[in-house]
Amino acid sequence: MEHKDPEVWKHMQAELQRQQTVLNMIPSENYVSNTVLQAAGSVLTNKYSEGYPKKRYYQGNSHVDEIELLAIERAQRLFGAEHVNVQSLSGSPANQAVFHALLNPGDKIMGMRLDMGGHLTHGHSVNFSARYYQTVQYGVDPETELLDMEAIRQLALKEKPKIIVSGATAYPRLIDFNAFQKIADEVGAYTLADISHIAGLVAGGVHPTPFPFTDVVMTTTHKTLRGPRSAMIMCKNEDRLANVEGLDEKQAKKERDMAGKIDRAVFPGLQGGPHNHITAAKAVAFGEALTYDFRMYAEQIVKNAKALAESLMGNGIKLVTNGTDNHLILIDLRPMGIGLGRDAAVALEEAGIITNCNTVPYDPSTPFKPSGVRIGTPSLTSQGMKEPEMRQIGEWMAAVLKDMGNTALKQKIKEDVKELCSRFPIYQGREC
Ligand code: DSN
Repeated sequence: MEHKDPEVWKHMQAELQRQQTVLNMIPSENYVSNTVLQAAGSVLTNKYSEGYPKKRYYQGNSHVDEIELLAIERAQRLFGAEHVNVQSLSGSPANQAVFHALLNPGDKIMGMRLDMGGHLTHGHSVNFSARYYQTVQYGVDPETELLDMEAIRQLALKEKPKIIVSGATAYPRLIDFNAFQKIADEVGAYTLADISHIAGLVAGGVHPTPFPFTDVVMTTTHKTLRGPRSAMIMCKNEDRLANVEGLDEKQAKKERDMAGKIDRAVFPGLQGGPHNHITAAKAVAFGEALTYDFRMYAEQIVKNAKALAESLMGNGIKLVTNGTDNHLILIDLRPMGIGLGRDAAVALEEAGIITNCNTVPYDPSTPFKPSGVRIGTPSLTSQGMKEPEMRQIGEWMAAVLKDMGNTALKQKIKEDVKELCSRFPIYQGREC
């Protein structure tokens, strides 16, 4: 590639070098294994496979069928899921497919507010989920910054949504999926658990699982799960809310078939050919996640996040909910000034620490100039870093946040970061 397409190659090499020399603390990113990379960059990208294993619209799919079946079977074992669709291309289209499968336009979705830690597709006004459906949004308690399940229950009783979405992109505590299910049972709603951020923690047994009771569980595959950039949808075989009144036996069977509804929503409802190279990479990642080593990895992600949170708080930095139970930490910069998140993320990048600015609950500023910084430990843990490194990183971060304009300090920390990364190398002949 260096000779055939030097322009693209040059940027790819530079990106590799960037990843090798900075601390990647964006909680939704990770470093995949060389095996996952190999599958993702394979000849499987050449094949069209519309349909599902053994029921394709194109010939020549016998090997692709086996790969897709392996991915499905491994995901079923990993999560205890009844049915799995591994063809979804990414998180947002996967949530779109779930709504397409179970709702009619105009039905009501209830999900977590984006500015309190939810996701665009959980019913935010600028997203398709609010354009084609009615939405009602819940947040966190203003005092504790935690999900208040009784307040969510009262909202659900009042609003009677058709589906209740749980899951978050910026919530540092455990999510009680069981409590969401009980509320949904009370109001006759479906449940969708979007476990994109925490799938690796669920698989590793360090976060409560939404299985087997949740109707549909969606996850991206590239965050804590450490697979390729993609998604999958897991669901029960049977639709417990199916309305079969007046239907003949064949129609009633179809109406009760939740797995079939999800599959038909993905293809042909929303997508054409699946990305077979990514399906293979997912199969590899799920195989890795089934190992003892991965359980240890998931445990270490949480230990690292807790050690980092302690270090930051010990150095005078305020955190949303005063800590973390998962892979993610939300730094609250309001005590230092409103709307400082973007400046802080830029200053940290100048010190070799990659984060993203984020709203904090009840942020007095705007989403473009928010008052928080979101960080996490999945990538650092993939590199093999542990609690001592987290304590050091917490000290560096606190120093930068307290003196954002200090160029000499940021330069010095950037050099220290490079040295630390050289002791935990990635993609240099060693698996993450
Ligand atoms: N963009 C993802 C995240 O960073 O959390 C959510 O889709």
